[in-house]
Order: sequence, then C-alpha cells, then structure tokens
Amino acid sequence: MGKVSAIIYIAVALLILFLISHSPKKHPNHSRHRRLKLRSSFSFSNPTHHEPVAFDPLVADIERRREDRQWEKQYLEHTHPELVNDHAPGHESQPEWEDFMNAEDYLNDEDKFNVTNRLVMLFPKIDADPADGFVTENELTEWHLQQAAKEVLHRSMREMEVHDKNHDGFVSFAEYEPPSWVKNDNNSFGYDMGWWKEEHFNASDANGDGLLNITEFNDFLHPSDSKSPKLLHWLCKEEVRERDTDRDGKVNFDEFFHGLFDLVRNYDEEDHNSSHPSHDSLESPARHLFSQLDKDGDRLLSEEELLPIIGKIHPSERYYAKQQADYIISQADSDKDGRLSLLEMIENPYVFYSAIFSEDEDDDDYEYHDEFR
Ligand SMILES: *[C@@H]1O[C@H](CO)[C@@H](O)[C@H](O)[C@H]1NC(C)=O
Ligand SMILES: *[C@@H]1O[C@H](CO)[C@@H](O)[C@H](O)[C@H]1NC(C)=O
Ligand SMILES: *[C@@H]1O[C@H](CO)[C@@H](O)[C@H](O)[C@H]1NC(C)=O
Ligand SMILES: *[C@@H]1O[C@H](CO)[C@@H](O)[C@H](O)[C@H]1NC(C)=O
Ligand SMILES: *[C@@H]1O[C@H](CO)[C@@H](O)[C@H](O)[C@H]1NC(C)=O
Ligand SMILES: [Ca+2]
Ligand SMILES: [Ca+2]
Repeated sequence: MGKVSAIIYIAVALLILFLISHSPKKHPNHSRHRRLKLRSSFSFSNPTHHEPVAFDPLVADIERRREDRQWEKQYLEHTHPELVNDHAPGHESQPEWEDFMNAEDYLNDEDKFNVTNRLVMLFPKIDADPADGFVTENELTEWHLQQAAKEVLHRSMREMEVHDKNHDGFVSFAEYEPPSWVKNDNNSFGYDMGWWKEEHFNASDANGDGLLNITEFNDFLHPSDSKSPKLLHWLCKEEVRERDTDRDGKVNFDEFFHGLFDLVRNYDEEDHNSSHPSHDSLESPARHLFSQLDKDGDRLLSEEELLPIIGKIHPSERYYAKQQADYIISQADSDKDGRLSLLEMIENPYVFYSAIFSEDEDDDDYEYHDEFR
C-alpha cells in the first residue's frame, strides 16, 4: 500500500517535471518562466554549511516547516537507526512529494503568490532606517540579518528540545551532548580544543546560573553571532589557543601571518582575485594590521587584542547578510545610485528570490537564453 502510493507519487512528479520542462515557452519575458523551488538546507553531515537566508519571510516559513520535518526524520535515523532501517531495507525514504509539490505550486501560482505584491508589501518593512523611499545596502543587510537571526534561533530551539532532557526550558552541562558529527570525527572542527566543552558552556551562561536558557543556548551554538562579551572573549581565547604554536599564550607575528591574516584578508576583500598575490606583497599589509591590533606594542597579540577581528575570523550572520545585500543591489540597482527604489525592486523581482532557485533552474535559464540566440 505504502509502496504503491509512493510509486504513484513519483510517477506523477516525473510527469509534472516532464510537462514543465517541455511546455512551450509562451512569454518572451524570461522571468515569467523561472520556477521558484523550495530548498531544504539542513544536513547532519555538514551542519556548518551556510545557505543564503530566504528574503521573503513567507518563503522562509514554508522552508522552515519542511526542514523541521526533514530534521525530525534525519534525527530519528541518527538516534534510532534500527527503527528506520527495519521498515525499508536499502530503500531511502521518499520525500513527501505531495506537500512538497503543493507548497511549490503555491509559490509559483501568480494568483496566490504575486511576487510584485509581495515586494510592495515588504518594501516599507525594509526601508526603515530612514524610511525615505529607498532601500540602502545597510537596510537590506539589516533585513537579511533579521531573517537569518529568526532562522538560527528556530534551529536552536529545535536543538534545545533534544538536549533539554528534563524539559525545564534550560540546558545544563550534564544534559548537553556534543553533536554527533563532532563526537564521531576526532579531526572535526574544534573537537580537540575547547568547543562544546565546559568552558565554552560556562562562557555562554551569561548570568552564571549554571543553566542555559534559549538565548544563552543560541549563543552557545553560534558564538560569533553573539553580542555577549564573555562569549566573544572565550572565542578569542580559543583562537589564541589554536594559533599559539610556541605556547607563550599570545599570538606573535608569524602565528598571525600564517593563518589569521588570510582569514581577515578574505573577509575584507569583496572579490577574490584568482591570481594570488605573492607572499612578499602581503607581508607589509599584514605587519600594518598587526601593529594596529597590538595596542600595548609588545609585538604579541593577546586575547583582548584579537577582539576587533574576531568577527572576521569567524564570519557571522552579518557577513553573509551583507554579501547577500551586495549581490541583490548589484543585480537590481538599475540607475546605479547604490540603493533600490520600489520600482527597481519590482522590475527585478526574481533577484530577491534567487536564493530559492536551484542550480538546475540556472541551467534552464541558460537553455532559455540559448533558444533566442
Ligand atoms: C500581481 O499584482 C499586480 C499588482 O496588483 C498586478 O498588476 C499583476 O497583474 C498581478 N499578477 C498576476 C499574475 O496576477
Ligand atoms: C579520538 O582520538 C583519541 C586519541 O587518538 C582516542 O583515544 C579516542 O577514542 C578517539 N575518539 C573517537 C570518538 O574516535
Ligand atoms: C563552569 O562553571 C561551574 C559553576 O557554574 C564551575 O563549577 C565549573 O568549574 C566551571 N568549569 C569550567 C571549565 O570553568
Ligand atoms: C536568558 O538569560 C539571559 C541572562 O540572564 C537573559 O538576558 C535573557 O533575557 C534570557 N532569555 C530568555 C528568553 O528568557
Ligand atoms: C585584482 O585584479 C585586478 C585586475 O587584474 C587588479 O587591478 C587588482 O589590483 C587585484 N587586486 C588584488 C587585491 O590583487
Ligand atoms: Ca531607506
Ligand atoms: Ca544562564
């Protein structure tokens, strides 16, 4: 019974995909043909992978609900493989085609999800500082950052349910278990250092009551997005511990140059040149930055002295939000005044929804252009 219906769903889905890909392209305006696809970005094997956040809260909400279901399933597979494997030997469980197609059909039905109307509705929310009829890079960054923060908090709440074993709304260190991808892989990021250990936990516990509430737990999972001085200080301390090859408790120029400086430079450079500048040409900017950071002039960087660049060493959501804002403005700012009017946004609607195009869709797009050459 279950298998039969699964086969029918797949057949229907394939038929729909076939019809979509072979339907005649009626409108010359190519944006009309772009199909918005829902993403499902969560992955146990690579939870640190960063996907752009959805621009539209409504899309984010649909994606979030789908992702929750996928997460639950993967969580079960991880924690109780016996339950999952018994049912379908050698057969990956199928995505829920029905809901999946429904939600996507909704987004692609212009009577229901009218992208122009969405942008008109969202514009005043984004154009907030100041509300002057233009959306600046800063406003767009803040917007994306808000969306990302919601997303991150939502995932933390989901995580918290798993760790908060006695369901009192707090996670104690005894309750907390490091993520399986950390435990299973000795070489994974941070395992041999202080990450996910008691010191990290304590640094996240802002009020020092030995328990993490959701705010503190969210900070614990995402220290680089935290505003907590205690946690940022811990992050700097970890950084020194990792870089300090001669074990003097501070970062000297060599330790800085071979490692940290590249991270800061990559962060600052918007476009990465394919030609790598030579080692020599980098040493002088590196020395310059080092001496700027070295406030007490002892030719060593202390934990405190790393604070100004810690956000560049561990890119925060703000970094990704700005990247996304820059990309959108570069694509939609038709009159090149560096900011977006509502008209510019309406005329380039799909730039805002580009985060939910799949790679396949880009390919279709190229095909489309090819047809008209
Ligand atoms: C979307 O809404 C705009 C403005 O209300 C309208 O002009 C346009 O025709 C609508 N598009 C569709 C496909 O309904
Ligand atoms: C990690 O490596 C240490 C020492 O090499 C070993 O004792 C420990 O069992 C390993 N842990 C895991 C989870 O593989
Ligand atoms: C963390 O804080 C607790 C008190 O809440 C303390 O007992 C424990 O020693 C601290 N652990 C570390 C590693 O600092
Ligand atoms: C969690 O605790 C911190 C520190 O006491 C507090 O600032 C924050 O508001 C609390 N968060 C919630 C959701 O109660
Ligand atoms: C990047 O490439 C451009 C053009 O080749 C060049 O003018 C520029 O100096 C390069 N920037 C860096 C940081 O190497
Ligand atoms: Ca504005
Ligand atoms: Ca606390």
